[in-house]
Amino acid sequence: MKVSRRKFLAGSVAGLGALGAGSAGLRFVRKAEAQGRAGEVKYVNSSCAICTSKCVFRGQVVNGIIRRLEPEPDFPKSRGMMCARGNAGAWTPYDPDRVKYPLIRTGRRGEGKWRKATWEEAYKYIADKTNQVVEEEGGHRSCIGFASSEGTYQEMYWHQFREVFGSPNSLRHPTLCLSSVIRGFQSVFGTYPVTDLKNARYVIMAGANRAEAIFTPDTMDIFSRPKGSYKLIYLDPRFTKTAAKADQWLPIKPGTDMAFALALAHVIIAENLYDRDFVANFCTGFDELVEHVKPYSPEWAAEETGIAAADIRQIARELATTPHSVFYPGRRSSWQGEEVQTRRAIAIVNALIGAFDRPGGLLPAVGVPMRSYFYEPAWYTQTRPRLESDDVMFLGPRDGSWVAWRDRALKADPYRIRGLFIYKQNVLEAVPDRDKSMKLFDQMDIIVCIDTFMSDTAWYADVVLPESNYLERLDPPQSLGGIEPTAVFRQPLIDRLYDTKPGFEIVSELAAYFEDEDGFKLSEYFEGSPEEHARNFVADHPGAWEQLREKAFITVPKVQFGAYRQEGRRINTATGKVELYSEDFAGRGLDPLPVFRRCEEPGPDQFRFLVGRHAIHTNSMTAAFPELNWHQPENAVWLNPEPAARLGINDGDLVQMQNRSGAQVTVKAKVTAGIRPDCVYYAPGYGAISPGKPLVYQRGASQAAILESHFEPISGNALMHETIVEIRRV
Ligand SMILES: Nc1nc2c(c(=O)[nH]1)N[C@H]1C(S)=C(S)[C@@H](COP(=O)(O)OP(=O)(O)OC[C@H]3O[C@@H](n4cnc5c(=O)[nH]c(N)nc54)[C@H](O)[C@@H]3O)O[C@H]1N2
Ligand SMILES: Nc1nc2c(c(=O)[nH]1)N[C@H]1C(S)=C(S)[C@@H](COP(=O)(O)OP(=O)(O)OC[C@H]3O[C@@H](n4cnc5c(=O)[nH]c(N)nc54)[C@H](O)[C@@H]3O)O[C@H]1N2
Ligand code: SF4
Ligand SMILES: [Mo]
Repeated sequence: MKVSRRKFLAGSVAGLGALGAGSAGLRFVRKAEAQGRAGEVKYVNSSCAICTSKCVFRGQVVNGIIRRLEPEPDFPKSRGMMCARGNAGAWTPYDPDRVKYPLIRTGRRGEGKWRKATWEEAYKYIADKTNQVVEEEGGHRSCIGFASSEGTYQEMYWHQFREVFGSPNSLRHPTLCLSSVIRGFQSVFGTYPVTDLKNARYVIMAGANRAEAIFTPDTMDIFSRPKGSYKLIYLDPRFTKTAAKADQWLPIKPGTDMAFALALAHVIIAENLYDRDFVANFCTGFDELVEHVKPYSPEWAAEETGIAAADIRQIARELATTPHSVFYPGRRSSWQGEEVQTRRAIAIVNALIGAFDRPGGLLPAVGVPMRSYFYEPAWYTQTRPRLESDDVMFLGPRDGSWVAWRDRALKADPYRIRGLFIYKQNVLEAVPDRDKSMKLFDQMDIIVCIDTFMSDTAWYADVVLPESNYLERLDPPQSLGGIEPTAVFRQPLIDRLYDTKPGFEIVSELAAYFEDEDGFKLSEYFEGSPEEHARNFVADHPGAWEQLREKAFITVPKVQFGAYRQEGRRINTATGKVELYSEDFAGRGLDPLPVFRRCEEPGPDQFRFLVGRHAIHTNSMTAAFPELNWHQPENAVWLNPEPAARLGINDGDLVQMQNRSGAQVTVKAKVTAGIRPDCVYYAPGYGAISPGKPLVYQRGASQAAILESHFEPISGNALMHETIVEIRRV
């Protein structure tokens, strides 16, 4: 297909989608290359933004065009690794499906009719609508909700904007991701720890699929070790790549990991295999635990988990007697049932074996100390509490609790939400139950979405503001806690293409269109630039700014083990000790020790729907990247051969899935023994409803479309494995 450069640059997002993304991207590069100065090659270090790991790379820029991103070998977290997604990132600035300029909706929501706007027009449109609804709500700015995910290192400016605007309703990604594991481990160890997988000799991983759900340095630390130098026990209802790498794969029944952990504790205590010294000197509540775990025998747990009692007993013995063993905490813990208590049980097992502050164990995450970002707070007299403040026990004020909040917002209980401002979050795919999110969107008077691509969420917004690509931006350094603490940074490899702006510029400019209660323009609260903030962050480390410029990361000395084991040293719990029994939980009416309760089970021809990562895709972000999509153009639902035969479903058949609230998706079947007969699964990122993502538009199925709406009330974490579905061939 032939297309002129003028038409290419001027085309609408939807129109561009039909062009065939790969070829248009290539054409752009060739053209730009021809205009560049011949022979100019430079290297710029920066850090990846395609997932949460933030690996550092050396970007090769030839004639002003990014050629490739090479892994930075000195970066301690990824050490010369760049995954498929990180490599594909090199093309993202040139992707013809980028949002290239501000867009204002002209048709019905979701109809895809847009007009190209200047930034000033877009800001004014947003401000006029927002100021109007705030006035209608009696001046209460809490009627606007602010959603965001981490990753750009500019999210702090988003919080600043919300805070000076005056809304308490912030919704971040943790309650879709890891709030419950954080809360569970904090209640025992006073921290959500890092794990020293480099030195661990015996590792249990429950549903932490590190070979596909890549997280550095953990993925590097474990899988770059020679075979035989450690033993890996892996529990997952699916045969993942981590299962393939493990010494033992146990296809545990979903929602029973607590039963498994309690049975490990039972054996370790009954057989006197616990770390006496650690328990006596550093833990509280051991006597209560001894009584508590008596009924939780391996024979009992075998009934619940589907794992043989002999296996559980053997694993407990090996775990307790192999030096440097650990039960890995995991990360995404938006599963099912009582997630916080499940993670407490796993933490307790670690305490029993003394896997804390020693090689191969858990350690409080230590970051690079940096000056913080300071801004003047704004003061409002008209304030209201967050919508869901009565529904969740531990509510992070910035994190919020997406599912609980949405339920309240849908009922206008206790007050109405009229607008949603969204930064780098694909709400319509990341929050379970898309139908409910759509209902919420329908109730909104104004939806603003800041994204780099036409995500489903952007497609259903009123105004889309394009953020500059991460290879075109300077993002202030962000500290990453670990055994080798490091702070990472971003700087532009190329000039900005198109009419896009970095987050700081967007919010500080938009702020000029709003006033606080005293009549001051909100833009007066924003000072400096990301570069000035960046310099200030590292001002206490001599030479750090120069090193960031050269390497895009800085480090401080490695953590030494043993500091927390010194006499008199307290950890960050109320008692200063490792809390096997939680007085705090007891005081709140919660189980002070984890009590196993069965989750609702699927009926005879029903299945539990599971979600999980795909090695070459990030959430909903990358499935439409041409460089990655070819590998798996659409997703398919994993179904065990036994129920498949019963239901007359063959590999490749089209099937229809329906959940308990009646939501349906149609998707191809992948019949595989790599999943339990009572579960089904498909990969994230497909079945988009935005034509602005042509490679995944209506291809395969969306997870959010079939996920039911559930959350856990201690942490507010969404529960994504509570969904029960039926399947039939179409
Ligand atoms: N390639 C890639 N890597 C990523 C990401 C990505 O999108 N792509 N995202 C990053 C992010 S944001 C996160 S939070 C992490 C997530 O990393 P992980 O925490 O490892 O999470 P998932 O891959 O989402 O799910 C893990 C596994 O849990 C299994 N599972 C389901 N139910 C149960 C159960 O009841 N018990 C047990 N034991 N297992 C169960 C699922 O089958 C799935 O394989 O990955 C990070 N790394
Ligand atoms: N269905 C389902 N939902 C889930 C999960 C799941 O496994 N399945 N996992 C949960 C977990 S663990 C997490 S962490 C969350 C993640 O939830 P999200 O953070 O929403 O995940 P992403 O799909 O990575 O979407 C981020 C959005 O940011 C946009 N984006 C990318 N780069 C930039 C940038 O530089 N600037 C801006 N402004 N936008 C950018 C992308 O185009 C995309 O639309 O999802 C949670 N929800
Ligand atoms: S793991 Fe891959 S996608 Fe994630 S930051 Fe590293 S290179 Fe980028
Ligand atoms: Mo996550």
